[in-house]
Amino acid sequence: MASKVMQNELAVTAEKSYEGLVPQQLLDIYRLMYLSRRLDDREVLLKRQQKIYFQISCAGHEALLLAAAANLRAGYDWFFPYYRDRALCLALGVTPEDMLLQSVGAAADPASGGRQMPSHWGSRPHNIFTTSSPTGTQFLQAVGCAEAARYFNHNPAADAKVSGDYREFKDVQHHPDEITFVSSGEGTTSQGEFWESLNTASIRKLPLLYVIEDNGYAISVPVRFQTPGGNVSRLVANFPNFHFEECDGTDLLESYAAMRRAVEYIRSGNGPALVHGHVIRPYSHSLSDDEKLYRPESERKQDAERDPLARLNRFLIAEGILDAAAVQTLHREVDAEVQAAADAALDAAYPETSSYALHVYSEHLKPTAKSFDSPALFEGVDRTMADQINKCLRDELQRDERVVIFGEDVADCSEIVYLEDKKVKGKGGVFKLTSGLQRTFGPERVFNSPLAEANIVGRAVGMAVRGLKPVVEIQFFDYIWPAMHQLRNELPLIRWRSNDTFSCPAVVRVAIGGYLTGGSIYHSQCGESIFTHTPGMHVVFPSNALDAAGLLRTAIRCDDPVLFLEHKRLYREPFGRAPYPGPEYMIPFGKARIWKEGSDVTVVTYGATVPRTLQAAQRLERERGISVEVLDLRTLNPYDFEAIATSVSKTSRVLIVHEDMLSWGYGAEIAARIASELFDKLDAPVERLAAKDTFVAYQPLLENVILPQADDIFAAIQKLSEY
Ligand SMILES: Cc1ncc(C[n+]2csc(CCOP(=O)(O)OP(=O)(O)O)c2C)c(N)n1
Repeated sequence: MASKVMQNELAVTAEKSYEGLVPQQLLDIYRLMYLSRRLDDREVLLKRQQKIYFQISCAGHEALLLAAAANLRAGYDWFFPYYRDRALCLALGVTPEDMLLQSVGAAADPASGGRQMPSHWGSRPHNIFTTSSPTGTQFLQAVGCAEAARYFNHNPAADAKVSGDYREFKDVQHHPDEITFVSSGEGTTSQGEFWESLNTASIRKLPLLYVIEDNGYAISVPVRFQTPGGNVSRLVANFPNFHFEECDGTDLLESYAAMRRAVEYIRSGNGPALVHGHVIRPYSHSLSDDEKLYRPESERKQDAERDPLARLNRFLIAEGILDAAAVQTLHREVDAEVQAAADAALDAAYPETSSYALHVYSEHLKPTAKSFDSPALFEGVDRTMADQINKCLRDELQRDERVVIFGEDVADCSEIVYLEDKKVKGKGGVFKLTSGLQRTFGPERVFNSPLAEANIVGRAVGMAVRGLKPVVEIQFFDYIWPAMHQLRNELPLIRWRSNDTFSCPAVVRVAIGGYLTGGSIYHSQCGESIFTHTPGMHVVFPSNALDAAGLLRTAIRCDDPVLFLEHKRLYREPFGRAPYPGPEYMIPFGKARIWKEGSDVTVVTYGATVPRTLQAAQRLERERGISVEVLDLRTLNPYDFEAIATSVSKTSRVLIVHEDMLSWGYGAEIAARIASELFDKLDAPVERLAAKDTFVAYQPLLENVILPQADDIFAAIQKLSEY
């Protein structure tokens, strides 16, 4: 797809040119620059008229962005912009009407269907990824995007559409010399994810173009209070494999030349580049901010003298490319275009109010569907949960070339020659769950990440968006928190916030839980309810080897993000071992398993409290004649309320047991729903048993009392049965 600025290789070279730009290109750029500014002005007006609800401008950044656009290819390269990048998006082909449709929150807003604020770009045809508001989350996603393109270029057969799994819904396109563009303001370079992304871009020599738009302020904080020494270029200068440029981003030609050198470096396969452009911010941070509160008039005047629009206007007139009459005509044409776009946007229909519920998850491929219910064809001897997960990963890597596995220590050995020369056996995960996978499938498909959890999840987002199936590992649930931004604000939201334009079906495997005798605070945590409280992501928590294999396969083949929680204590437990159920065995999500039928009390549980509940239930039956029905939810989002309702209707008594803390825990929601919907079936209050509201201690005596044990479950069921 052609960008709105003619590419310089198409230009007629005989003409006088400026850094390689011919007059027509300069005119195209001036038009886009003026259009971008006038759209901002129109939004400011519409906001003052209360016809839109937010405004944030591109003003002052236009020259740098149009210089980038003139060197990049729309619909070919990929773009992870931020909210100031209106001029870039216009140059790539997003229309003024598209932009204003978002401003009014129209149903026809192509970026988000009225779900996101203005300037939250997103366009599938132009390869502009759905933009979010958190500063800096785009960097690692852009890294993953660049990695995915490289992967598909190395493995072209992997891009084939295959029906029956998530691949049916991904149109994968990739180009050998494509570039991934990512941008932010200078304040955002304080975010850790920026540095995590530089790390991987540098190590992997990725084809990434960073554009740092330095307008000197992050809302009210000047750059010298934000960045040591006041200049990010000096801080990043020692990253290997990078090409660096620093330029006056209000000077179109200087910016264009800097971008051209950067893009040449990247397209030639040398690695990433970072262009740091000094720009201005004449319209305050947003319309909710008044910079007069923290910037004196003198400073603002100095900035105004560097306004890129006025500078280019003066330059074009001085060079005789435009005269006063031509400027007037051009302005009149653009103003009419903006007026027409505003009229159309103001006339556009709003979204149906019921539409809020759409696109939280895939509507095309539901992991609850019958197609994910396939029978076990058992082979061999009983295997542990750890074994089954390893075997399932191996079979899925074999079946689907798009599956890639990475995380901390998941590879057999980063130094491949040690493996090849048989000098080492290889590690394959701290729990050995990925053992032997790199050896079989190679380092492009199974590899170690840096020790940085946001790096793992952020890259997985970028890869999954491009059509890969990243199955990543977080080594301990206790250390999932650095990835929280990606897990809460990005991964599960991609489909919803882009109104089903993009999707991100990555699988995040996490070793979770206690009962370890000495696991202590930082190797025993649960916390699943934090993630079940986030729409857009399925949460799975198997209690046994067979379920782990069947549910993991469903997770990998479905088209939604999945958090797959693996209990460390269950990895090698004698409980629940089973022969391998074969390479096609799948269990649909949202189907509870009844481990034991009973008539007096229902226990709803999952994970490591399943074997403990079964132990208690068997003893109660033996010693007290109490008949307990044990329900294992298997998946926590979605969960099988129907199975709960059927069981509670039979027993009239229900206890919910989980390993995580009691208060605001997973059981609270289930209890509330039972109380609300099954009130007339109950003969006793809904009860819960869970960990104490504290952390898990190291001393085993303390751990025992903190976590729910079989004896506690025994006592709780007995008490409930006597109510
Ligand atoms: C993670 C996060 N923290 C805080 C904010 C609120 N916020 C929005 S923009 C912004 C300043 C960004 O400054 P900079 O990166 O310099 O970009 P600029 O707006 O100046 O172009 C802040 C603090 C946010 N959106 N995300």
